[in-house]
Amino acid sequence: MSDKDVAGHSGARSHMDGAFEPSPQRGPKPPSQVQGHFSDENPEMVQFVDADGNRLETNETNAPYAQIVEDMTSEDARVIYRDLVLIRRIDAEGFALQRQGELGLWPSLFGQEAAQVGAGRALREQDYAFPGYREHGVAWTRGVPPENLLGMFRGVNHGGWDSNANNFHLYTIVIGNQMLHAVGYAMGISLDGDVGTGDPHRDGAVMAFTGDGGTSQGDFNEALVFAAVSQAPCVFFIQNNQWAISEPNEKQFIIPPYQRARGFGFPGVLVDGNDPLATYAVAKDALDKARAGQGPTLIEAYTYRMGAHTTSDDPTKYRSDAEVEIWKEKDPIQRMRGFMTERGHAEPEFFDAVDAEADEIAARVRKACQEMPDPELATMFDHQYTDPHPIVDTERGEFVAYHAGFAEEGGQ
Ligand SMILES: Cc1ncc(C[n+]2csc(CCOP(=O)(O)OP(=O)(O)O)c2C)c(N)n1
Ligand SMILES: [Mg+2]
Repeated sequence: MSDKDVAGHSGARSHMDGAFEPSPQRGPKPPSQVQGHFSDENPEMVQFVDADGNRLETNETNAPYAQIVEDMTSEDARVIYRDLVLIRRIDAEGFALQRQGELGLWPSLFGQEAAQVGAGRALREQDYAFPGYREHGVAWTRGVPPENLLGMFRGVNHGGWDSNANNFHLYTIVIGNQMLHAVGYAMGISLDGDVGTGDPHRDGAVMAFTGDGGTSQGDFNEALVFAAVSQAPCVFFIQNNQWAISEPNEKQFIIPPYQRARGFGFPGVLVDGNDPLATYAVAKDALDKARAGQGPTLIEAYTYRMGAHTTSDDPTKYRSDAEVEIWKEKDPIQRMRGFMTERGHAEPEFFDAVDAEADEIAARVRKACQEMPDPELATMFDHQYTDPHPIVDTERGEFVAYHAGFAEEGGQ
């Protein structure tokens, strides 16, 4: 496949330019490539609204996606705004519940709402999402009840939901592992003939989510090779929140993820991950191409993790408050609200009603979480295999007998 083929296949030629040019300096950090990336001034980044919600001019970079944004209705904008506000509120409850001892852990999505909601709303019902552990916003758009997420982090279930109920796979804590699952599933869709038929209810695609840190994993790179050679209908959605726990981007890669896609043989697109219109448009474009049989795309959503890595982390040990302050100005909810107000997509009453709904949902999920009963401990042996397994049966028996011994001693 020539460079030309790859660029033509993307339909978004401008993002590929220069990706194969040799680094001007050999060494650990070619400044010309890295510096442009670690800034939202990068001209290769797709954006539609600025930090105040003003619609940006159409330019060479966003032009391939402009029609998708123009086609969005007031109702589409309201759906996205409501998602952003409600999932931020649910996320805040998750954090508070962990601090109150109701959850074992909570990985916050704070700051990444636009990346997740834009990607999630671009998925069709028959598409399948493979998340990491922070994709609460994608889960929400797929219809996974937030109570199920809380149950998982409370440790009262082993996964939290039926993947096939919403085509939303279980959370994967092993970094990058879900990339392989996603590509395998996408190859399956192709083998079933559910790609490129032209039937909008039949053609399917997969979206695989990981973070900037995930791009260093072997599983991630293996998955991209497989996706490329099989032209799998898979969109890799990288949320570059600039940190892998305490590791900043500059310790993770020299060539940013969106430029690396080209080396695997398919297009990569950089999008402003705090701009919900841009994330939606870029994700929709890539998914449409995947469903049509045009193969994979990698999307790098440039965003920022506003909170700690998880509730077990203290980011003040490794990053400055000044950096966090800069990103507060790029808040996705303010940006969407500004855009909607300017365009007349909603009146103040709409925004008030969403805030009231957020209060109701927060109270609902908090109560549900506090009232979740502890499961029978032996249920951890269920669902290990589809059919009964003698080793698991033996282990279950030993476990039950062991605990029964405490009861005999007067314990629990
Ligand atoms: C295979 C593997 N190695 C290490 C870890 C420990 N670990 C948990 S989260 C994380 C960082 C992931 O960073 P990133 O992919 O950027 O995702 P983010 O947490 O920023 O959303 C690491 C190294 C793990 N869970 N799995
Ligand atoms: Mg990260």
